[in-house]
Amino acid sequence: MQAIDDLDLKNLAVEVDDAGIATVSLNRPAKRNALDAATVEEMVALFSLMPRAGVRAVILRAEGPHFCAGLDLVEHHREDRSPAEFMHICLRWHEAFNKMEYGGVPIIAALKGAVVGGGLELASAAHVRVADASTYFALPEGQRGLFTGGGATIRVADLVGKARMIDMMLTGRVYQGEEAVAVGLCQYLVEDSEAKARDLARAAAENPPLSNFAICSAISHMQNMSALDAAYAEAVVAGIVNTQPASRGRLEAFANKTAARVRPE
Ligand code: 1HE
Repeated sequence: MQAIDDLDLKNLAVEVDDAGIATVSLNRPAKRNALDAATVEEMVALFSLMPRAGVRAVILRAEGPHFCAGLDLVEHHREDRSPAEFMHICLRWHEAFNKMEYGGVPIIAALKGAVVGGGLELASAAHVRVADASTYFALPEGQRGLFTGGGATIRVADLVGKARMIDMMLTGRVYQGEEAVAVGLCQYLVEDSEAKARDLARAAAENPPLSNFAICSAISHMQNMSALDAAYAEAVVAGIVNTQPASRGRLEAFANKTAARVRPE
């Protein structure tokens, strides 16, 4: 199997620590981490490999003050793409973001600055979003004479609802701070989003990988199913996960009263 170290990455940087936590950095700060076609190909390669590389959790962060400025508008302008060409570009975005959402490895996004357009589409493919005071969210596609092409109609609409997404796209509305948490664009608002994302990744990495696989793939798949099929799939997944050898010791610890109880902080 190809190793992560063997990937030829220029616009992404990856480090995996001894606990199996991968830090993936968007690494084009001079261009505000705008997603050009090459970066998306790097994402496809990396996130295709991640679930088979023993990675237990991912922190997705960015170099520079902005998380991601979305589609590389300069490249898009320069390439003067045909409809078919841009459709294929979008399909590669979907390939990359689907690998993230359905890959089974928890991805925690550490956000800051602009999380806009395709940058929000990228963030919404992560499983948990952590923002700081500098973070702001927008879908400026309407103002640019564009439309979303990286899954926002599915994932952003899922996070904030159809009406809010339409408002964001029509009017350029920007969300930040507590309001962004309240509408569902992020789950945490903290002083240091990277430190918090690291804590969350460490906590998630303590779970058995098979449990995390189910949490970070089955729930998304089940959202695409009828309730009847989702209930069936849930039972099948639970049949496998809830009888895994890795859970035996944890169940025994609960039974003999040595396991931590669930308490509010
Ligand atoms: C870029 C991009 C980009 C910056 N493509 N090059 N996304 C947007 O509409 C957001 C566009 N970007 C911005 O609004 C601003 O750049 C930011 C708020 C993110 C940052 O502002 P600032 O003042 O820090 O930077 P800047 O001076 O605007 O840009 C610095 C450099 O980054 C500059 O390059 P330089 O070579 O002239 O130094 C910019 O050209 C470059 N840059 N953003 C390309 N987006 C699958 S469909 C998805 C559809 C969308 O994503 S639409 C939303 C696009």
